[in-house]
Amino acid sequence: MSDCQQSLFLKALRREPTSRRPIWMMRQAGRYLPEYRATRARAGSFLKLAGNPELACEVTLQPIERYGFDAAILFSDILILPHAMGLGLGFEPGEGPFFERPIRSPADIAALPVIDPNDDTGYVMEAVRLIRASLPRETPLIGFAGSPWTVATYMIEGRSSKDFATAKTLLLAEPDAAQQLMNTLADATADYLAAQVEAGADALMIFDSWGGALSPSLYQQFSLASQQRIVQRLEASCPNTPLILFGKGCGQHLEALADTGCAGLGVDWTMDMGEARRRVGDRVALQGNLDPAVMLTNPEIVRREAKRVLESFGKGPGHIFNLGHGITPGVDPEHVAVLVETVKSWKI
Ligand code: 1CP
Repeated sequence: MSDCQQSLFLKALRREPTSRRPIWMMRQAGRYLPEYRATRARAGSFLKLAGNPELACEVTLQPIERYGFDAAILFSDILILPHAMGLGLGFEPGEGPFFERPIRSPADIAALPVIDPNDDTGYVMEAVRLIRASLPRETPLIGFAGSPWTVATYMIEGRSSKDFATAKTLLLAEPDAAQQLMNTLADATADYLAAQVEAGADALMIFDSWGGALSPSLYQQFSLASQQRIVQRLEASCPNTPLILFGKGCGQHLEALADTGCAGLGVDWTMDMGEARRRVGDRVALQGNLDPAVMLTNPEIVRREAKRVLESFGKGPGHIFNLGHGITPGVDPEHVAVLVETVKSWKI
């Protein structure tokens, strides 16, 4: 069992006072790190890396060892769940993910199997167990999944998309089938996350990377409602494990997201942290929100912009420092060291 309830990260998520602000980074184990690229080369591909618990454990620990981040995040991907449902995940070099068997019709949605997370994604649970056993006891481990809408965009489009034309057409023209897909994914996601907790995850996060692409009404009907369904199911299955909801481009929905009953909200860089805090009050902790582009500049600008985020949140508990989205591959690892130093030395 881990012993990290008094960690800065979990205390901040409970909005308890901390000696300094905790920090971790979305995509902290990734291509900007030479040691990640070396392990990935040994694995042969991203999928082989994510499918190998020992190597997934190794890359999860790399940024913790290099920078002393205040939380680790499981090395996996939001597309592993639909992969386990039989869609056939692949990666084209330089082109990103694709599915061999995307969803084409309401019949495909009705035929999606119910998966057993310990069986069909057993290698993920094994990675969680290994990481938990290898991490310093005081460092919390975050388990994660994609939101039903964000995962559905890949299942329907078959790959990354810019306009989500096919996925939005399903929501608008086949709302019953779309609803069924959201419910199936929400239930599968809640079971998948609960299994990660059982395997040793100390906190959970849901990535709604494409929530901001929806009109407010489609957002509420499909993305928000399906995340609400997951929160409710997790309240029953893992009542003591805090959940963070991250929605990119979802600043206008912050109050509604806070009302779901989650513990924390991830905020992207397009919203001022202080304003986000004023809007949600003390209902939830906030995580974010340095623009990832800042990390490409130089140490002086990294320090200046990090301080802007710290000051914008202001005094008082409940802030977990992070980027507003994942770190990009071209970042100089030295800039990350500067960021961590700046946040760790900031007087609360
Ligand atoms: O090594 C490589 O070439 C693969 C790049 C990569 C990595 C490092 C992919 C493929 N996935 C991951 C790991 C990953 N993905 C993690 C764990 C690592 C960490 O955070 O330290 C997490 C949390 C994710 C989540 C994820 N995958 C999201 C949501 C977060 C976000 O960035 O918005 C999304 C949308 C994906 C899909 C995906 N997987 C990989 C890529 C390149 C993408 C994005 C494709 C697209 O832009 O549409």
